Amino acid sequence: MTSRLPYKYAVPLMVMPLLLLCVLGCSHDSVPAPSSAAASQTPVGSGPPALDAEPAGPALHIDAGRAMQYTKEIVAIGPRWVGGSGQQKMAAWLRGKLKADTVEEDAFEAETPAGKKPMRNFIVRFQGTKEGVILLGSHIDTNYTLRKTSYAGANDGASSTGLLLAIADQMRGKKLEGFSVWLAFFDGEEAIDKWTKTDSIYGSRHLAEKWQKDGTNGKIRAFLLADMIGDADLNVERERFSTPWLSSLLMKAATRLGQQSHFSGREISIEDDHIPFVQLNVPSVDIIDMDYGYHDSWHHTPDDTLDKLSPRSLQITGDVILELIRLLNANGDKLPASTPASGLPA
Ligand code: 1BN
Ligand code: ZN
Repeated sequence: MTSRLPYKYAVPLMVMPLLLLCVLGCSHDSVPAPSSAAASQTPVGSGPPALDAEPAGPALHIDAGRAMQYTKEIVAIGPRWVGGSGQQKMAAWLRGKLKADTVEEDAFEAETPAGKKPMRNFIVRFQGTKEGVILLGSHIDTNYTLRKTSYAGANDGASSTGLLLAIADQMRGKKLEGFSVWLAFFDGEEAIDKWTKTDSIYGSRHLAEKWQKDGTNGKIRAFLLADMIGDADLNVERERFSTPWLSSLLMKAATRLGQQSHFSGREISIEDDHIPFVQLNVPSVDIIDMDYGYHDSWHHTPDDTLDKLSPRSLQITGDVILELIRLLNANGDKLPASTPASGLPA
């Protein structure tokens, strides 16, 4: 019996051998695989180099029990809105956790719809062997508009801060083979009245501006911001203002650890502490889960409590961040030094 394939199947079948030949014999990368910094320069007219170098050795892990314990201690401090007593308690608690580290305090006063408010970012530096910095970030304040409630931001503020401290535990006292790792604990992420460009992300706007003036931004090879990552039902979205190559590398890190199902969420656009850095061409990614409770119903409500969190989510996010740092180090020579922002909020 003879049978004839429909045209739509026959044509792909005819070109398949050609494609196969190309896959086997052609260089299908947009640039040749570089083996040195000089070879890695992107030829005119081609896309960015493929970040396909694999890290050597086993993956690293955070201690999720400690991350959860830190998160609980932060929640126990209570509300941490700017200008309140919790803000100072939080600063004192953080100083205590970081007393063995190199810490810079970036205190300033910000003009807000409720008048001048004191704010204080904390920056912790772990020195690497290679020139350049990987910056990790989290915000330490809680929602100002909920200041008269019991709201203590278990997921929104505490979880990512607890996670960064658990990452610091992994860095402390070790020789970091690769880029330096800095941690930024931002104050004043939350709006005082209503989220607008001028009423939000006070701490990160202040630091990004300061680091633009003194040239520090030029050293930052990647900024990894974590926010709302303690949700027991973890689903990190692909955030559209983030730098595309860094979002892709985040997904690669998650996939390497078999955790891609927690990172393959929908695409969303969120203004967060990464925006001032994206605007200044610092490659940045917001690692955020904006689906907290049914239709995000626990977000910015007194229902944002510890019982909604899971150490497993902190483990997954922390391990993926550590894997992303390994990938950034492995591909260090090929990383775009700065990435022009596109599609930012108007
Ligand atoms: C994240 C956590 N954000 C605030 N707290 C950023 C945000 C901005 C989320 C606007 C939703 C809307
Ligand atoms: Zn918030």
